[in-house]
Amino acid sequence: MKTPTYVAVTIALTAAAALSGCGSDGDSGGGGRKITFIQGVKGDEFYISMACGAQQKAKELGVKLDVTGADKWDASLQTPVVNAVAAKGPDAVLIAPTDTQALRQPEQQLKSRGAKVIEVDTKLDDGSIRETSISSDNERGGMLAAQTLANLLQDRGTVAAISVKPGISTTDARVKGFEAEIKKHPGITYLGVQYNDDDPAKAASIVTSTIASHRDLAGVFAANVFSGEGAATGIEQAGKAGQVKLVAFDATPKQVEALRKGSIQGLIAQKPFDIGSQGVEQAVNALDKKPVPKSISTDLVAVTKENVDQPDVSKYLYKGAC
Ligand code: T6T
Repeated sequence: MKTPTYVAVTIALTAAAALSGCGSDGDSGGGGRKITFIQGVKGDEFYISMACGAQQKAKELGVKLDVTGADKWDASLQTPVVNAVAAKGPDAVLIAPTDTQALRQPEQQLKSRGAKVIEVDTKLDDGSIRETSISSDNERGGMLAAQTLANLLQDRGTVAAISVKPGISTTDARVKGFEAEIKKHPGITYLGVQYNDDDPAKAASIVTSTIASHRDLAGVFAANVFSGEGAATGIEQAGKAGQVKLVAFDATPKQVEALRKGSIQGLIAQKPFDIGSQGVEQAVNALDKKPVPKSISTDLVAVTKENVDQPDVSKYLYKGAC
């Protein structure tokens, strides 16, 4: 199956970079500024890869970068982290808000203390605080996942979706894109989405109980890392590896291992390194009062067992360290 990529997005990105004229004029513009990156959650290779991109760009631009985050995907845990960062008074902040509403006030606090706010990956509903939002085209990614799953099932069978929790801009958009596309496949019955609170063990038990209650279950869409890792475990535990097809967002070492083993059939890889790098670049542009595009959309790559070792695919697999 040919590897679909999104050329359009790359062109857009290049135009934006040219527009912003970032870092191209030889003056690093960083001048020892302090930027803090607040991840959605610590210990997630997606954000670790994003921090690597941010780190590399920070070095290039002479910026001091701190990386922090909460231990679990939870707005009530992320809020005190944001408040602690605000108290330190950084020049700019890259943040992946864990809820579209609940992080509004903490982000407003960052801005009122003079920090430029760059939203990376996820975003708030309220766009008045951020300088820009940099993320994958998640709705389109959800549609790509539905097309991939429908192909794998020759357009027949029962499928289910699994995600983190409602109120996350990225995973909600993926499920929305998946549902819009799967509706176009009349031979496929869709059971709806279930939530696992970003806990792989919960994801595994949701999938094993769905398999037990729906003997005809043929496919699962998992909207992020821990949904995917858990769903793969659940399918293996039910002894259905390879029979129940699984398409998951993201591409961590564990997800790639499951792809090689055959309990995952397709991965939708994002480009977290690019998001992190662009995040620092746009933060410095905002501090330099240079134009910053209102939003930047980064590319996606569909990964299969056949193409996972191809250089133009493997370079996007997530890392556990820089
Ligand atoms: O899928 C990514 C990220 O894009 C999403 O916002 C939350 O989950 C991940 O971090 C993966 O765990």
